[in-house]
Amino acid sequence: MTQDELKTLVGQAALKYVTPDTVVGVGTGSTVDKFIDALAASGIRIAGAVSSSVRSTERMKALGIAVLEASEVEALQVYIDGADEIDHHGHMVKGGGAALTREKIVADLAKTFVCIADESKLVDALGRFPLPVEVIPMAAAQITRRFAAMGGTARLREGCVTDNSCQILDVTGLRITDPAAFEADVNQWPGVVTVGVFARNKASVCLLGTAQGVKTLT
Ligand code: ABF
Repeated sequence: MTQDELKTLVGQAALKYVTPDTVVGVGTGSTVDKFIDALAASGIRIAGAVSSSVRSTERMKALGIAVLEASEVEALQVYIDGADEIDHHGHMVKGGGAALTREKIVADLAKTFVCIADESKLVDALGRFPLPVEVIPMAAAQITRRFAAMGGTARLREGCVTDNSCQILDVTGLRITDPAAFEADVNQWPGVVTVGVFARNKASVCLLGTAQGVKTLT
């Protein structure tokens, strides 16, 4: 099966975590696009969706799914999102789609975080994918120096302005052996808006698309 077919498989599989007449948290990326399309076609009636990006908002509105502001809800049953990497504990690297800040905000509202991914995203240790970090532009140079001091190479993502009018640094050369500690450390660097490690709020469930079908990792 192609990667696109695997994404379709897990996008469809995520429907079983959607409770009718509730508000659903929706992530960002091509795998989430498959979930959005499956949700729209499923006929499941939901009260609406809280979106993590302009990209997902536009797709859902075009398909007739009502989009609510995060401030309009107090909690969500479920948040469905993709990842760039996920390890065997549910820790993730996210942000390839530049939506990591709003993804963390919406994920924080949810009782259950369902990660949908094709098998290429499963890794033993995070860090092979260039780590996205959303930063305030004036702090980019100093944050780059901080990553260099730990052996990382931070590159500005050219032409990228996030939905929050910030910049993204993509950091290579890191081996993130303790994701929770790394996330807590980098998060408090001045000028860091969001680091693309999701460990404090990791995936509750991962639906992994494989040639043998969908594997449910918890
Ligand atoms: C989003 O999903 C991003 O955090 C992550 O980069 C992306 C993965 O994209 P795709 O599903 O297109 O591989 O949540």
